[in-house]
Amino acid sequence: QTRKKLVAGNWKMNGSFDSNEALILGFLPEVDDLVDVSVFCPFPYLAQVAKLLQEQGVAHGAQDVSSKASGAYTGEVSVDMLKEFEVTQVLVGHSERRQYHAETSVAVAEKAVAALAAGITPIVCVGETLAEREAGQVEAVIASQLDPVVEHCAKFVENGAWNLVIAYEPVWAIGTGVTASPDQAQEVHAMIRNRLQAMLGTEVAQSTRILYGGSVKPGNASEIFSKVDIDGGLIGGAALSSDDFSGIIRAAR
Ligand code: G2H
Repeated sequence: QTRKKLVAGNWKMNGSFDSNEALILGFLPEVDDLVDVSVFCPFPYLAQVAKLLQEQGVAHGAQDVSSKASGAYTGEVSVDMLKEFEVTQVLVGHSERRQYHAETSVAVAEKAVAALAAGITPIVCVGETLAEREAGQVEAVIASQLDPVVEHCAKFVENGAWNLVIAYEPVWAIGTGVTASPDQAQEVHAMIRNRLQAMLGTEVAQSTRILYGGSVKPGNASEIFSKVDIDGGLIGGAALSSDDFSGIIRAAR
């Protein structure tokens, strides 16, 4: 099974009309059919980004979505609203959402369900903190984050609509400049794939892309992406520079 690499840029709460345009125009020449590329911008820029990326072979999406369809949920954005901006992918359960907005793994699973039901690919983020790693709890933490997603979303395997990406982002490596070593990352990616296999079977496990996220840079991307269970990256800081993002796309070829 060969899984096409995906390089996904998570802009977090950064950007402006001017800087978004310069960034996108800066990395577009690097995009080709060999690597999938997507960007996740703040909600107010979805229209601008959709327009800039029209027919450019780059997917775009939001950094969060509501699990609810509509109603009295002040501040929330639904999957149907995202679809009006040609969104095809959405981040769910990023550690910053879990940490600062108290998102539980069940809430994350419900968002993934809403996305899949709307035909949008959820990129489900999981990862342990440093304290959890030092306490030897990596597998237990990843399982507690992954299992509710798998359980809620298993029905999409049955109807052929499983189209989900997982991003492993060790919290201690996010924006800190500390990267998990390629072997450390591979170990967790293999564990995630084994768990998918046990719960959903070989075909799903082998076809599901698992991205690594956490201080990926042009200089460390090739080695990380060379690992057998690492299918690309979710890039934060380095996705804000078109040179760095271009270098990471090149490293994924
Ligand atoms: C992890 C990652 C992108 P950074 O959050 O989601 O950010 O590459 O800045 O560590």
